[in-house]
Amino acid sequence: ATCLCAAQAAEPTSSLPVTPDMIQTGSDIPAHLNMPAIERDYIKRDVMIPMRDGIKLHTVIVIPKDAKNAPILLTRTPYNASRRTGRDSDIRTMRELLPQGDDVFVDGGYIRVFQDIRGKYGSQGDYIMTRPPIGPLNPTKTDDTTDAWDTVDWLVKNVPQGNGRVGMTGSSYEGWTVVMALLDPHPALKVASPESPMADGWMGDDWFHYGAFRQPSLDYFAGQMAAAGSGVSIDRPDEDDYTTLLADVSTGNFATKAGLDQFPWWRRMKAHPAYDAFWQDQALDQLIVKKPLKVPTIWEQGLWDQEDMWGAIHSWMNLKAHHTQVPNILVMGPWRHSGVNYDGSTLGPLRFNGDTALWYRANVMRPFFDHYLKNAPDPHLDEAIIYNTGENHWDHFRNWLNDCGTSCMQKGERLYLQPDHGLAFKRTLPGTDSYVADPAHPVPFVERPYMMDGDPRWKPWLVSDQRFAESRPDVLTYETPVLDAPVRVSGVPTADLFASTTGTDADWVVKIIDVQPGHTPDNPKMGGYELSMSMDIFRGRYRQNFAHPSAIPAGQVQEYHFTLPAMNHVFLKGHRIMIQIQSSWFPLYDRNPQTFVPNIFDAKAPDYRAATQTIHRGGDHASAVWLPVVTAAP
Ligand code: PG9
Repeated sequence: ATCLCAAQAAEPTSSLPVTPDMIQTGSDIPAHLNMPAIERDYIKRDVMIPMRDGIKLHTVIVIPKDAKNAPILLTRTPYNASRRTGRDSDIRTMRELLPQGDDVFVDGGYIRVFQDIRGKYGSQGDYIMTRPPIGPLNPTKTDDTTDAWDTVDWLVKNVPQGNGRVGMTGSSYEGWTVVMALLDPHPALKVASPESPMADGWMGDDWFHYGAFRQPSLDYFAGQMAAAGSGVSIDRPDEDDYTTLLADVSTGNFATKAGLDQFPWWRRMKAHPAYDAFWQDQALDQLIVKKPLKVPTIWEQGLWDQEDMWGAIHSWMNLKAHHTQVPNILVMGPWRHSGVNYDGSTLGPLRFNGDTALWYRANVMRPFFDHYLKNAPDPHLDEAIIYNTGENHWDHFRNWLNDCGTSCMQKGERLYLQPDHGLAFKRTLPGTDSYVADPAHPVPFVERPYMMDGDPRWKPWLVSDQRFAESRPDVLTYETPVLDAPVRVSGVPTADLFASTTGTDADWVVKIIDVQPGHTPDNPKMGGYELSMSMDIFRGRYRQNFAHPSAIPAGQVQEYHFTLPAMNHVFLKGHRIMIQIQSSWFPLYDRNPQTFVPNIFDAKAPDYRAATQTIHRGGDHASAVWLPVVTAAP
């Protein structure tokens, strides 16, 4: 019998000799370890910077190893300064360490600083969502303006490799922190670029668009406010948010079930569905003009920015209207939200002329910052630099929106809805088209199923093909004939709808679409593609007053007049222009019950009723989209 006793030496399996170096005894962990030091081309400092009220903010300073007399580029973030300065695990170079969009500044020898805002991640203090500036909504002595001021002051006194000058940049919430710094800037803050800054959460940035609530905000709240560090996700019973949110009836009910009523911010927001003082007194695109702008600024925004479409362009326009004395520049690239900091060669199925984002960072942003921070030559930027999404190149405007020089007068033309779903630049005889909008079957914003928390289609959704919507009976579609000459459009279009409803409240979604030719052999995916160029939603109860909603008188024609996102586009010969109109965009936007109730967040199941929507054409009620048509390229 075979003996299995432990003490007995195992018979060698191989017949080959065992040499002494093969024998394994002792510990495989060395008693003394001295690994070679990793050569890094940067020094990282983790500091706590004191604010005027004693609260300390966690700040990571990344300094090129040989830096002397270098400018500082500062970003204040709610998204974890340590993570923002640690892109990869085994990092030797500053270029690999920092976010992709910092590439040109690393190449330029900048010192890079990221700071956790008050109450988030490593910083002390209380967190308040986009904390309003000191004033009626913030009775304390600190805000993100003072925190930025105190931070810049500390940095210029405590970073010996610095040259005493600071620039600020950041996208979205980080862009909001830049705008807050601009309200009362430290004298050492010499240049700034708010990128897609959230400026007005009610009019057209993250939370609402013209009063219609953006439901992905709820996931953001759970992720942002459940903890000072990373938050939590909202659990759902279904893979499709269309199903989940429909079953929960109102947004308020969904939020209550998800536990969001514990968040003070959500309770405040829910209590202020209209554009009252709560929103107006923190609208940064309005506050930015209360004092003269002191810091040369590039406002940047994507042309297909799915999150913050409002802030940059409206801040820029308001400053322009106030004849600001320092450079006030607008850049709009063919980008999704924050796309400026990544590879800008493509978006969804679209291919651009090279990496448009890198082109901007290297040829516009960095020279502008170098000028104010390093005495480099003035790049003399034009006041607006906007990608032409029809001809695939950048356009430079000396005076955008008013006129673009004698060679490209903006004439603007009304594109009127026509009988038989036509579209033309001429007024037609009176007529109507109707559809039934049923809140029980809202129009999806992208094809189902869709999960708001993490669906990869979110980032490029604004360029998704609109053919799926065209085929629905509750979406009205109007189209020009095939264009026999290009139509050049540059500016801010306006929807001007004349509509009646059998309900007492209604939403109106208007989309301007470039219909591609049926066959596009160079990029077959684009054959017949209905590419949205500009679209938005308007909540009908606010047609007369954003602060004071009113019921829509059932059956009476009302005018709905609202601007749509800016375009710089050429509808090419062989394409068609299309307008789509619908009354829901779910689950991106909450459903309008179509019965006027004081607060839609609290609407009850019987309030949600199907209504017949009638769009009027021609005569005195000539529904149209005003297109900023220009006669020539700038
Ligand atoms: N769009 C996001 C956001 C900005 C401001 C407030 C809340 C959310 C973001 O990307 O940061």
